[in-house]
Parts: sequence; C-alpha cells; structure tokens
Amino acid sequence: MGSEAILVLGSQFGDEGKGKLIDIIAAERDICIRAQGGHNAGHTIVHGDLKFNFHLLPSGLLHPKCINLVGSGCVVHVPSLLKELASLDENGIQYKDRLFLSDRCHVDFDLHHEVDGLSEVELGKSAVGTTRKGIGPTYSNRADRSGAMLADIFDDELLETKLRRMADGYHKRYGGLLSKYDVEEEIARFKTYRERLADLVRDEVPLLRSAKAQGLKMVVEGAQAAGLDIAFGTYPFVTSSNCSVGGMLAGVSIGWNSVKEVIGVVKAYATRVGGGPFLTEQLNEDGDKLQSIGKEFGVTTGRRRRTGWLDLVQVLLAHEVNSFTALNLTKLDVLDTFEEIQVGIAYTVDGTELDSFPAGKKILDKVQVKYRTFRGWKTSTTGVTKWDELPKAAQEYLEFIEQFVGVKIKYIGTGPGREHMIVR
Ligand code: 2SA
Ligand code: GDP
Ligand code: MG
Repeated sequence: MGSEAILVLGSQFGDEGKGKLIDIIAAERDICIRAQGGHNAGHTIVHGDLKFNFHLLPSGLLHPKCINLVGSGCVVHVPSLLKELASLDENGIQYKDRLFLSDRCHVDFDLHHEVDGLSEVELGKSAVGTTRKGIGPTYSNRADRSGAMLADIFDDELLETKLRRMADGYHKRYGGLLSKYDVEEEIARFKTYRERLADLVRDEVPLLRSAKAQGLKMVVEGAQAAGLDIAFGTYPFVTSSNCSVGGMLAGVSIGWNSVKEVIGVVKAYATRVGGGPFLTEQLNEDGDKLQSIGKEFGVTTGRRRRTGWLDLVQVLLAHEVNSFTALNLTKLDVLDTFEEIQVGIAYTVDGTELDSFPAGKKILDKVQVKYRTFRGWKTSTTGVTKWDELPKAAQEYLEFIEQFVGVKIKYIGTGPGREHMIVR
C-alpha cells in the first residue's frame, strides 16, 4: 500500500484549532510534519488536565509511535527549540530517534529577533503586529540568499562568516539602534549548540524516501493560515511563508502525489491577532463575549486576539486556493449562549457585490459585509460527540456553512479536549 499524506490547513487568520485536530489524526499516522513557519506558531493540545503548547515542534509528539519532522520550509530559532525540548523532557515525552529537523531549515538568529522588533517600531502605526520572533527577517535572508541553513551550523567558519555578514548588513541599515545585539556572543553560543543538535538534524529526503517505500502514513501540519499567507493573505499584514497547499509541498519532500486529503480548519467565528484588515471584526459586546468565552489569547505572545463573526468570503478564498477535501469546524461550543449568530456571506463596494476577497487596503477599506443572521441554539454543545445530539439550530448553522463552501464538515469541535469532537 502506498504512502499518503493528510494536510491540515488554517482557513482564516490562524488559531482555528489545527493543533487539536493534528493530535487526533496523528494517533493513526506514522509521521507528523511541519513544513513552514517557525516558533511564531502556537498550537495547543489538551488531554484531560494536561495542556501542551507546541510552537516550532509538530503536534504529533504526544503519540509515542509517531515520528515528527520539522521540514525544510521551516525556520528554526535554536534557543527556543531547546526550550521546547526541555519542556518535553519535563513532561516525560521521549523524542530520541523520533524527532528530526531538516538540515535545509533556515536559522532564525537572535539577530533576526532584534531586527523584527526594530522594523515593527519603524513602521509605527502601520506595524504588522508580528510575533517578533524574527520570522520575516529570517525568510528575507533566505530569499536574498544570505541566510544560514541548519546544515551550515556544523561548519564553524561558514557559520561565522554568514552571521557576521548578516549582522554587518543590518548594522548598516539600523546603525546604533542595533547596538544591543552582540554578534560575538551569538557566534560563541552556536559552538555549544552543535553537539546538542547533531542527532536531530538530518537530510529529510532519504528519511521520507524510506517512509514512502514502507507505505508510512503522514500528516502535515500547516502553521498560521490562508489569511496570513504571503501570497493570498491580507498583504502586508501576513506572515512570511506560504500557508497553503503549495507552501506545504514546497516545504517538505513528500511530492504532490502523496496528498490524499486536505482538511481546512475553520473556527465557528473569527479571530485575528496582530494588525491588518478584519472585515467581520466586532468591536462590541458580541466581540468581547467571543473573546472571553473562547479564551482568545495568543499562545506564543499572550496577546489578546481580536474577534468577530465567521467570514465565509474569506473561507471560500481559502478553499479556492487549497481545494479542501473536508472541513473541521472548531469551537462550536463557544457560540452556545448567543441569542443570534451572524455570518459574513458577501462583500459589496459602492453597492456592487465583489466576486472574491479583494487585495489591497484601498478596496478593503471600502468593503461592506453582507451578513446572514442565524438564531442561536442556547443549549450547551460542550463535549457532544454525535451529530444527532446537536441542537437543530446548530445543525442548520453547520449545514449552511457546508453548502456555502461546498465542502463537507467532517469534524466538529465541541471543546478543547481530544475527546470533544464529532466525526462524521
Ligand atoms: P510573524 O511573527 O512575522 O509571523 O507575524 C506576521 C503576522 O502573522 C501573525 N501570526 C499569527 N497569527 C495567529 N497565531 C499565530 N501564532 C500564535 C498563536 C500568535 C501569538 O497561536 O496564538 O501568540 O500571538 C501567529 N503567528 C504569526 C502575526 O500575528 C502577524 O499578524
Ligand atoms: P492553532 O494555532 O490553529 O493550533 O490553534 P491554537 O491552539 O492557537 O488556538 C485554538 C485554541 O482553541 C486552543 O486553546 C485549543 O485548545 C482551543 N480549541 C480547539 N478546538 C476547540 C473547540 O472545539 N472548542 C473549544 N472550546 N476550544 C477549542
Ligand atoms: Mg495558534
């Protein structure tokens, strides 16, 4: 039997609950793979009283038989990686011989963190609202071919030359503002990382070749989401990687013909953390209620997430880019107490309906969202695991989404725990 992969992708602005679904799917998969992004991501998994937050590391680690790979499209901040590994150790999660990082991953240096912060300060009111984890600067250096791969850190001289060159470049750009950064200290620190990373870093290509030959089952965990995708998101308020199917295939050597399913994760309402357009945002009591019931805080930065109604124009764009084969609607339970629930179903500009989610601030500023109102079900759905046990009004809400997007909702989240899921 051939090897095949399930891809799990965010379809809004991130934090849809991808980590929870990955954890569920990884129980029956042999390999869990991250293909883009870095430790900007925050994926929460809840098992009974235990709560795990993964950042760079794949969310399949809680399953002892699952191998986990950080693929070539990712960027790695080594001190943060070591912190995540320490947290695995503290929780008794064994990762020897089942966690690997591609030697083609680019290194996110402390230098990049400093530069991320400076560039945000410089942007002032137009700041992107990044996680300040150095993601943008690291991908910039990768694209301009001056970055360092994990493979390079095992060569003292090469690493030193590359890091010095990057630091010189940024010193010219930011002058005294970068005076806090000490390149000698970072170079010296890398000498201590080598031994620690030697067993973890490897060429992913033969690893996956052998996995494919054995017919192993894979799950690829998308980080961030379509609305933050560097090509189709709300540029420039996006992350610096492609969070789409294309980004996954560019970030790990599985090949297109391994892809069996592409699951789009959709939160039952909408959230965004950071700046940028959010057309269904509710700066009112409804928004506050979604934020507090949904416990909407950034997993990596602790920032309060902005909240609003589900925007199906946005989800449709995500589907058009990714061709979802199924959806996971998450956090249905957060809507349990609402009298009425709204859903964005179309955009108009000067009275004319748009045929897709538009690009650019000028037009986005003018968009009016057309909503459809649903009556709330006012019954607890927390922990429901069967479709038939959902209130009729909740079923109607879900069926409308399914028909609008044209993709079956296969999974429905009714709470943060692994067991809080309806599977259809
Ligand atoms: P960056 O740091 O360069 O990737 O930031 C660029 C934009 O991407 C957004 N972004 C995210 N949005 C939602 N969740 C993310 N992960 C954390 C979480 C975020 C946190 O799970 O909660 O803790 O704040 C994530 N990572 C990047 C970011 O907000 C910018 O809008
Ligand atoms: P990710 O970045 O897409 O993996 O999502 P995050 O982990 O950043 O944020 C999702 C949050 O919602 C986490 O705290 C999850 O534990 C929680 N969550 C996931 N699914 C559900 C659900 O169906 N109901 C509730 N109430 N919480 C959920
Ligand atoms: Mg998250």
